[in-house]
Amino acid sequence: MRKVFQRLTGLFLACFFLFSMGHAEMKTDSQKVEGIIYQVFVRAFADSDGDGVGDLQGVIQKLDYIESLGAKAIWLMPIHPSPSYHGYDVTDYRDVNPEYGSLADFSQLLEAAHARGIGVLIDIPFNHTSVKHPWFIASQQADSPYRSWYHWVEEGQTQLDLNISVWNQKPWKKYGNAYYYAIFWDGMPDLNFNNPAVREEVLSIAKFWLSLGVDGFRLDATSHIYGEGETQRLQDTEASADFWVWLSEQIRQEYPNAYLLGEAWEPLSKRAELIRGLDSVVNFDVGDRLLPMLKSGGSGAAFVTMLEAVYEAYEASNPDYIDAPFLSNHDQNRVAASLVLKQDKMALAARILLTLPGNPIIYYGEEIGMVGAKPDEELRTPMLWGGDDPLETRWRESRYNKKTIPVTQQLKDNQSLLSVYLEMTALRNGQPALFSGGFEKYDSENSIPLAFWRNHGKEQMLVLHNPSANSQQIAVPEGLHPIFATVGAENSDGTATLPGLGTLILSNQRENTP
Ligand SMILES: [Ca+2]
Repeated sequence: MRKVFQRLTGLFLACFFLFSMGHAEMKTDSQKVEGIIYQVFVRAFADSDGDGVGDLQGVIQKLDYIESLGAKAIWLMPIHPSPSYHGYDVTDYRDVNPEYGSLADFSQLLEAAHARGIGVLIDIPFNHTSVKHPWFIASQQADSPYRSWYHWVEEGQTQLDLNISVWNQKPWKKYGNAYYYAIFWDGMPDLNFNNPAVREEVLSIAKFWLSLGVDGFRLDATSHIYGEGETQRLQDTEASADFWVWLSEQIRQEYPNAYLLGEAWEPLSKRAELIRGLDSVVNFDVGDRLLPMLKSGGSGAAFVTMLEAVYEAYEASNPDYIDAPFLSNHDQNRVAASLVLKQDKMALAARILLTLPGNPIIYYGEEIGMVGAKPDEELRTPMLWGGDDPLETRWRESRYNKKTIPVTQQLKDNQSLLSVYLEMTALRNGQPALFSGGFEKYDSENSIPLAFWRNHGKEQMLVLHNPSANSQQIAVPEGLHPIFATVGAENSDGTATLPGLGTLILSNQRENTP
């Protein structure tokens, strides 16, 4: 299988590693985001002015922490003005939510992050606006030029089925004698991308933020640009993918390294279609398959085979794709909840995530085992800094995190989950094979462990994880030496022994740092 990330930048990175004593490379403005992405919900993260609500200055003050986690980029969940707490319903795409700060604060954050070699991605929900966006308010008048910016149909004047049901709800919402289309919620009407004015405006907004210096976007709901129920055609995903191809081509004429990370909570076939016009599509399969396996057992080999199928499908669609694996995100129960707070399993989940190819995403708080289960607000509760840190937010009281150990205390404990994350992110960033090497399944008679190669140049690195509670043995080629081992994991006479939930990483190179 081809080296997943060998691109022109590979040579530059390799040279950099040679002279950097194994330290992670710094992202520069001329590079595309590559590496660990740290996902931040600004409202919950860090509060600089004591009003209890997280803000951009708070994020700036926590950049040292984010840098210590080895992040090469932060993904800020929506920062635009919005009537909701989450911000996915935007009322002004060219400004910052005043609760979070100003455009000047944002520029300061960009500068401070870039000085650390950390890129900044902002979350932009283009599929829909808020019902309170001035465009939508104007569009409520049938003769408004903004009418065609949304999907309005007059009662009795359409062949579309306005009673169509998607996800057990009706996306066509009645307003007066007309209906508008809103797939997610009646507060978030979908924009009409058949209208060239909408496309041009979206492009203009993207360029506005890129001109300020953002490194790319996390794009919400990429599969819904032409969604089911909206057009009631069969080729919706293809049409949505065509839109992203158009947008990325337009953006890249001016900003060739803008990184586009799409969200598509969809099966592989649809994600593979959408990645045509995007660098990455968040890989829901990783958490969806990994967490149940860690909870109740399963075949690591099957998991690795699944990953190969994902990479193959992506590559056929976009040879330059970058995978974006993650364990859980702001729309899902947190990892710690899924694994019922079993720290050894949470640690293994982290080690697996951080040895996979691509740009792994860490959702804030995951690294300290924050707990959260639906409703959504409980997945987005205040980051626990502890130690009377005045930056801790109070936007909501968490129902589940009464006993979660905060950052300050976990930093003092080398057995903490945070210590596992710090160790693994440093390992990943210091090892070219883990950072940007290829990926190939390692075939073994024992199908319980996850076993795969991460090869880079002359280095052949064999990564072994045991998702079961029982010790596993696996035959390995000769000439490999351990570069990382959890307690009790070892390689002896061509047989690797992995204690329950253990990890062993072997390499054909004795010295990984020149
Ligand atoms: Ca604040």
